[in-house]
Amino acid sequence: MNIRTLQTTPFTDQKPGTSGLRKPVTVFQKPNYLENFVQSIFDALESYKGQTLVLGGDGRYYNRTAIQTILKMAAANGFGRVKVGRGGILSTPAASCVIRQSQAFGGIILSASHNPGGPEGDFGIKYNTSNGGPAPEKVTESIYDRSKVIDTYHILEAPDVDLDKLGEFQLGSAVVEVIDPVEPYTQLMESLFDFDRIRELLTSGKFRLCVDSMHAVTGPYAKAIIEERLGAPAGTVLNGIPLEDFGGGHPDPNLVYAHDLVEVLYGTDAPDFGAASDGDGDRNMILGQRFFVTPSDSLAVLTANAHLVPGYRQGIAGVARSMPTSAAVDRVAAQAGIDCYETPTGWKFFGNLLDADKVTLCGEESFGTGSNHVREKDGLWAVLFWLNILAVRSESVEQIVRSHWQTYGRNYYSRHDYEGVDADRASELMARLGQLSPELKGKQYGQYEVDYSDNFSYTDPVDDSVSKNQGIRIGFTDGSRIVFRLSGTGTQGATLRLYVESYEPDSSKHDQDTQEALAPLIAIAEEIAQIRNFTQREAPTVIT
Ligand code: G16
Repeated sequence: MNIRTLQTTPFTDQKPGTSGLRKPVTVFQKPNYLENFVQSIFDALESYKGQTLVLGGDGRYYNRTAIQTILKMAAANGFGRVKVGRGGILSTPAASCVIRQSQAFGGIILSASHNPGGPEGDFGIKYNTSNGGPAPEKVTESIYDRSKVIDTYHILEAPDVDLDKLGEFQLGSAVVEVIDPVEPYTQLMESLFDFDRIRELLTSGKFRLCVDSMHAVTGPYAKAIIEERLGAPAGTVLNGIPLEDFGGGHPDPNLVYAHDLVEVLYGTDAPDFGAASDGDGDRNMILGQRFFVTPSDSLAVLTANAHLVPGYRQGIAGVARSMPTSAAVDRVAAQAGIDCYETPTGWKFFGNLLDADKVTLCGEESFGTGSNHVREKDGLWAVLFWLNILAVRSESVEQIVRSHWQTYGRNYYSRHDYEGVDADRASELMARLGQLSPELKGKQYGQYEVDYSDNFSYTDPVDDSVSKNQGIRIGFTDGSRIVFRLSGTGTQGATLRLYVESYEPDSSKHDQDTQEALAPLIAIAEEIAQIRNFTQREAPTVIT
C-alpha cells in the first residue's frame, strides 16, 4: 500500500458559503485546490479511523475526477469504508438518506446545486455529518481555519476504482462499496407516502403530470419512482437524462430557468400538475394548471395537510422556515398550536431542530422543502407529498391553494435577485443599510409605518450557538416585510436578494397579480436601499 504525503500551500479563498465551497470548475482544477479542501475537511474531523464515509454527487462535469481523488484520500486518511453511488451519482437527499441508514461517520457531496455545470460552469463540495445534514457552522469554520494553514495532504497511489460496477473493491486498507444510488431513497419514499393511492391517481386516466429533471441528477430517481413504481406514462419525466453540463441549462427550478416545464403547464391542454427539481435534487418547484405555488405557500399547504399522508399522520412536532421565507406557515402553526421557528438562510440551521424533534417539516423560499426523514431539503419528496395530497383530496392544485388562502389569508410574496453585481458596491449597500436600520423604527413610507428594523441574528435553541449578520429585516406595522441579503451561493461577483412580503386576510383581494400587490413595498425598498444606484441595474435579473 503506497500512501503518499505531499507538500502543498494554502489557498485563501476556501471559506464555505451557505452550502459548502462553490467555485468555477477552473478553480477546482488548479493543482491541489480540491486536495487541500478535502484534507482540511478530514483534518477538522476527529475519530473517523475505520469508519464509513458516503460519497457522491450530482454528476456534473468534474464529478468523476473529484470522486477518484477523494476515494484515494479517504483511504489514505484511514476511513474503513467508502460508500459511493454508482457512476459517482447520489442526489443530495439520497446522500443524506444513505448516511443515516448506514450510520456513516459522514459524507462528502459534490454539487454546485442550481449553478450551471460544464467545463466553464461551477463545481462544489460540502461535508455532511452523521445525522445526514450539512455540517454546522462550527465545523465549516474549522475546515476553513485548517485550509488557511494546510501544508500537506495524504493520498493513496492506486489505480482508479470502476465506479460503474456495483460491489465491493479494496482500496489500500479501505473497502469501496459502489451502491445503487436510487434504491435506498425509493424505499424511504415508499415508507412515507401512500404509493397505492398515488398510483391509482396517476393511472386513472383523469390526471396528467409532467416532471422536469432539467438534465440533472433527479432523472433516474424520478423515472424509477414516478414512471416505474407509480405507473405514470413513459415520457412523464422531461429532460430525464443527467448530463455533465445539464444540456447547457441553468438547473434552477423557478419560473425563469425551468422554462420547458412552464411552457407545458401554461400551454393549451396543460396537464394537472407540474414539478421541477435542481442540479442535485434538493429543490423543487410545484405548478398546477396555469398556476404557480410559491415555495413559502407550498410549505404552508404541506403542513396544513400533513395528516393526509401516512408518514406524518401521527402529527407534526413543529415547523421551521428561514427568515426571508414568508410567514404563511406561521399562520398554520399558530392555528394548529405547534411551534414555528425562524432560522437563518441555509439548510444547516434546521439540523439541530430536527434532531431534537422540535420540528417535523421545514422549508425555505429558495424552493426548498423537507422533513425529518433526511437532513437535507428534498425535491422529489415534495413532489410525492403534493401527489399524495392531490390523490386524497381529489381537487386541483389551484383549488387547494385558494382554499388554503381562504382559511389562513394570503401572504403575497416575491424575491428579486440582482445577480453578478459588483461585490464591493453590494457590500456598501448592505453596510449602509446596517447603519440606517436602527433609525428606521416609527418612520412612515406612504401607508406603511416601520415597526422594527434590524440585522437578523439567530440563537440556536438547542446548542445556543449564535449566528449574526443574517440579513437586514424591515418590518411594518401591518405585518408586511422587506428583507435584504447577499447570497452565499453565487460564484461571480455578488448577488443581492430583496425579499418582499405582504399579508392579505380578505379573500376578495386574493386575485391580484403578485408584483402589483407588492409594488408599493418594492418602491419603498428602492427608496431606502437605493438598489439601482448601488447595483447599476435598472431591474432584477430574476424575479420569483
Ligand atoms: C442553498 C442552501 C439553502 C439556501 C440557498 C440559497 O441551497 O442550502 O438553504 O436557501 O442555498 O442561499 P443563498 O440565498 O445564500 O444563495 P442549494 O440548493 O443551493 O444547496
